[in-house]
Amino acid sequence: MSQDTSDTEKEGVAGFMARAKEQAGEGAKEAANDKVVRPFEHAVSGFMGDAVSEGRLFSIADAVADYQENDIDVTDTTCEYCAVGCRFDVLTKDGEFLGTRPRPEKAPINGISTCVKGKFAHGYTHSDDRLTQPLVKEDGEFREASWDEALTRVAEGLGGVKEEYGPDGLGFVASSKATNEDNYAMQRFAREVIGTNNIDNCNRLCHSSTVSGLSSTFGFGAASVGMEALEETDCYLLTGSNTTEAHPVLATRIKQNVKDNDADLLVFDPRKTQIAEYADQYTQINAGYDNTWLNGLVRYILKNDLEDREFIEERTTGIEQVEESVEKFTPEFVEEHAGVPPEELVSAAETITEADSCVFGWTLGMTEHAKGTENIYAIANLALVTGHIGNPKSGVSPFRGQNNVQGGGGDMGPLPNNFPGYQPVTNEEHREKFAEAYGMDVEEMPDKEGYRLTDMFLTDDIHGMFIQGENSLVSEPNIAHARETIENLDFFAVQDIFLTETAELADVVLPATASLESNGTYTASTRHVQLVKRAVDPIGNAKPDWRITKALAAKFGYEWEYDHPSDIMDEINDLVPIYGGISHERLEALGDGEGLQWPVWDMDHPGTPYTYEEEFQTNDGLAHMHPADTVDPSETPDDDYPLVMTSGRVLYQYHTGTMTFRDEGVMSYSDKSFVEVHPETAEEYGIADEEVVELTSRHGKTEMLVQVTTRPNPGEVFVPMHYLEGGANNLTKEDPLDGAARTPEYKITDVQITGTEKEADDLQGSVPRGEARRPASSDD
Ligand SMILES: Nc1nc2c(c(=O)[nH]1)N[C@H]1C(S)=C(S)[C@@H](COP(=O)(O)OP(=O)(O)OC[C@H]3O[C@@H](n4cnc5c(=O)[nH]c(N)nc54)[C@H](O)[C@@H]3O)O[C@H]1N2
Ligand SMILES: Nc1nc2c(c(=O)[nH]1)N[C@H]1C(S)=C(S)[C@@H](COP(=O)(O)OP(=O)(O)OC[C@H]3O[C@@H](n4cnc5c(=O)[nH]c(N)nc54)[C@H](O)[C@@H]3O)O[C@H]1N2
Ligand code: SF4
Ligand SMILES: [Mo]
Repeated sequence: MSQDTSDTEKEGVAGFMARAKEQAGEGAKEAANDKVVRPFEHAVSGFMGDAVSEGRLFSIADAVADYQENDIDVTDTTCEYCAVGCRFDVLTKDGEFLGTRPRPEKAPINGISTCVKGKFAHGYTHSDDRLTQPLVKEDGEFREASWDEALTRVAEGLGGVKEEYGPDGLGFVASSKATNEDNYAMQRFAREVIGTNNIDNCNRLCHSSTVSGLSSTFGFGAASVGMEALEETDCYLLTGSNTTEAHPVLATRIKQNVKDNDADLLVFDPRKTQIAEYADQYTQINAGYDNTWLNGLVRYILKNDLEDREFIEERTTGIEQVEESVEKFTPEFVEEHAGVPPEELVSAAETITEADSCVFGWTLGMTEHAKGTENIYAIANLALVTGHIGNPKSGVSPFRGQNNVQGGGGDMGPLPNNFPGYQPVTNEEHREKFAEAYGMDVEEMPDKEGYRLTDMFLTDDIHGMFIQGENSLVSEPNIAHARETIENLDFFAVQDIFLTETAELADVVLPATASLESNGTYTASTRHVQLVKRAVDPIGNAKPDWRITKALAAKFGYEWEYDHPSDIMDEINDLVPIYGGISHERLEALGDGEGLQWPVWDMDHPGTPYTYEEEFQTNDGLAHMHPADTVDPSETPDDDYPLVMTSGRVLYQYHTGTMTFRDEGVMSYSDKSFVEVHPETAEEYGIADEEVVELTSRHGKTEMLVQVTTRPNPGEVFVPMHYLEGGANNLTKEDPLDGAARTPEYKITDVQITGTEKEADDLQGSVPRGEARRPASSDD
């Protein structure tokens, strides 16, 4: 990274790192020499936007490849961080992880690129404090236990709750970090072995508004286009997506198309994120008013006859209701509420309608709201009135989050309302199909929709929980509430690769294998189903998630006949039409750079790079537009809580940090939470850069460092979600949720900010990780 710490440089990610490094002093300078950190810095400055980033990454890749000339094992696998779905070779020597290198033939999405996480951030796999043995709690302390003892304890714990409260007294949380096969096994366990539909996953905290909005408009709750559109479209409307930090490889593609082909890039975001610097038009919106400016665009387009009338008439229903509902969203109304100047509304409408093709891309800025589904209706309506959907270069492209949230979080059915393949649990035919496959009577197959994840934390009906790979204590809204809910459970088990803050509350902890130790498949944001392969042996006694679930089912007397994840995929392709043509053998045999994107209806079907060419996946083949006219978010600022806090991510941390907090280099830059405050706001509140402040919301309070920057709107502040201490979820609320999707309103929390007498060193920070958290070993 450049050492330039000029003011402009200080506004971006690199700026934050430079400042954090200054703050961290000598320790950080030493860490900067660390071999992990140097390339990290290169890559980060690459993401700052110069077009050489890919070349630079490639030369780093070559360096890794040259590291050892002999006896290097090479295994191609899929990245375990985000849903872009990059593939690369993992290089190992004598079981030791050396590095990764993208190989275009095996990487249909990323070709030669990966980002800094795909390239370097796998060291956690061999971290000293990986869970290596099951743990059971006795007198409030963990001790190591054999698999048999731990699984018996889990079976007794779950069985006891089931006996007392019935199957619906239990809640299951599956992991979008784990494979499709792992997730399929978890939903089968909940339904067949326990008899409940109370199963869900982190998609509820993330893009479930996208899924509900898109599926009721178009049929599929997924992106309609893939990488080709992202590389070749004539126009992008990006909103609520910090693309360069959260989906770096996609951001590189978009920037390339803007630079090489002069594609138009429109960015609407309350924060001036780095992708905004590449935009032809960046509009700084007020957080929480997305359907307002989107409705305003639709209204302007309709009023000025800019719409694609033929498309609307031939392929959609609902235009009359939409026309009526957008009436109040005049340019003046949009400016007043969403903060969009009328001329910017007009220029965006003109750019989108004049373009031959357009991709509508978004992420959590649109979804994590109490009216997230309405926001999606509004952007879907915009795609429909402009006719920019159903062709190779135009469509909707939500950038999904976790590596396998598309597959493991949705397609595989760890969902309270759907069997695998989005087949509703309330449909008799589907219940019969799955009951028959699992050797059950149809009456035994639960027929009532289960609790959504967020509702599991709100209801008094859940008395026992099993969480596979989610650190809920940090990631659920309102940490104090999440803690209380978990502490009130009669039985609680966690299956993870680390003893997380959440796992520390469990009665039993089961050690799972990490991505590099696992076999199976992940499904990317673009619906590509891709192989995950074991590159290193599992650590200690850790087991693959599906194997643990199989062994737990056996404790209840259910013998599943799976010997390998490919057996599970064979069951999936039998029962899930959109995966009908997917098997491990077929994925292995794919040719040069070839991928398989669902729907893949049978073994001869080539897959579907873009959907809806002829018709939408609805009962009548038409897209169904829905009005979306709620204006205000669920809370609005007042004298006590005058500022709006949004929350989200930074490039060099991943979620609750279980994987990235173990990187000394990263932590020397950013072990503490911070709040981004606009200079005007800082002046108004009398707070200065690097001070410690207290943030208070209607739901909680916490302390953190100040970063004064022009990134946020004045009147709005940004806090990362990554930290337990000082993190955003000490302030967010668990209620209200989005009506249809039940997603929390993570992006809107009103806060008050006050100075404190504390110094940075008084803040606890989110370290240590490592030996300190590892329980004493025992001999059994
Ligand atoms: N480095 C890194 N990458 C990640 C992750 C990570 O933890 N770290 N997590 C992965 C996961 S699971 C996900 S879901 C994705 C998330 O990816 P993103 O959604 O891109 O990430 P966020 O930082 O949560 O939020 C994105 C943007 O929403 C904006 N925003 C806030 N409020 C509003 C609003 O009201 N309206 C609009 N339009 N925008 C708003 C913020 O300014 C921010 O720029 O990232 C994935 N990639
Ligand atoms: N305030 C605020 N809160 C948010 C968000 C926000 O924007 N703002 N974003 C939300 C979003 S989009 C998301 S996706 C969630 C993410 O929230 P979480 O899903 O809780 O976040 P992670 O830290 O990714 O947790 C994944 C867990 O899986 C474990 N793990 C990794 N690999 C495996 C595996 O193979 N098997 C098993 N069993 N475990 C594994 C990791 O150690 C980790 O404990 O956070 C949500 N919370
Ligand atoms: S963009 Fe996402 S999938 Fe690709 S290497 Fe980075 S973290 Fe992994
Ligand atoms: Mo997510």
